[in-house]
Amino acid sequence: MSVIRSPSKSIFRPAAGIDQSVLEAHSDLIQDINRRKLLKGAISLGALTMLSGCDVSDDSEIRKALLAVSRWNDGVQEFIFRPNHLAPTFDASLVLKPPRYNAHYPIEEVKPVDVTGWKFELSGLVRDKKAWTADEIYRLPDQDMIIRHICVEGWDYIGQWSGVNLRSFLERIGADTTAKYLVFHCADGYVETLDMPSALHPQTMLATKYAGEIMTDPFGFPLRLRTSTKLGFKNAKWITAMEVTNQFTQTFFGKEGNNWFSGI
Ligand SMILES: Nc1nc2c(c(=O)[nH]1)N[C@H]1C(S)=C(S)[C@@H](COP(=O)(O)O)O[C@H]1N2
Ligand SMILES: [Mo]
Repeated sequence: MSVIRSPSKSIFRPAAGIDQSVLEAHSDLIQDINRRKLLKGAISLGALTMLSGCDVSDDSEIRKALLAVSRWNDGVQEFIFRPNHLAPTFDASLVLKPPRYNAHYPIEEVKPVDVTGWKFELSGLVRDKKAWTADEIYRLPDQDMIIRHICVEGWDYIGQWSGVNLRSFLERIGADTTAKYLVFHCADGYVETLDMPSALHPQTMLATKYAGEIMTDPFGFPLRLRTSTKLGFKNAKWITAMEVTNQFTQTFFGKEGNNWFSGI
């Protein structure tokens, strides 16, 4: 395996089996990341893959991941490697209204969830499996956070989310917080999972509001996950059910070749 040119200047070194040409092809972004000192010390392409969920065999995926990192703010590296620390939060004046939509299909194809008859179902390692109506969820204490959303496609925005803190909800329903995973099932058939430490992070919530108002249909009404520490695709929208389990479950984007952890 060849070594990337001018290694003393670059914080990037290829993981085993990755050709340096892959990184050289994106030297503009890498230089930008270096210049802005977004990542301190050396990081391998393998680590970048782990952090951003990109598929290193796919060149456009690498570009997306590098773009994502280059657009992130300066506190990123400290946060990446110290997951119990809080993610940066922002001033309300920076909140994008309305938020930027994404899913694996266009916004015109969103099928709004009819909240009449909608229930949030619970299963698995949970003491109280009673299903929740939207009104019951609205009555729970709200947490509010203004955080950056970052998508592997290489764009991001600052959003203001409110809802119930996930850790406090898990405690309320008697979930086994020593279990490994939460699995979220969504009205559009999407399935996403979350590792328990990320679920217990103080900035992880079941969101119901955006910018102080009940969120609109494209953004996950009536209930979505909102993490501060995970890439966009981990943030399941239009949630209908949550399972607490030790069993690993395949996810939509996992099947597409993204890394499961996908923490930034
Ligand atoms: N149910 C469901 N949730 C989803 C998706 C999806 O296709 N279906 N897409 C994910 C992706 S890739 C992103 S970037 C975010 C976008 O959230 P936003 O529309 O609020 O920005 O939702 C995530 N949650
Ligand atoms: Mo995304």
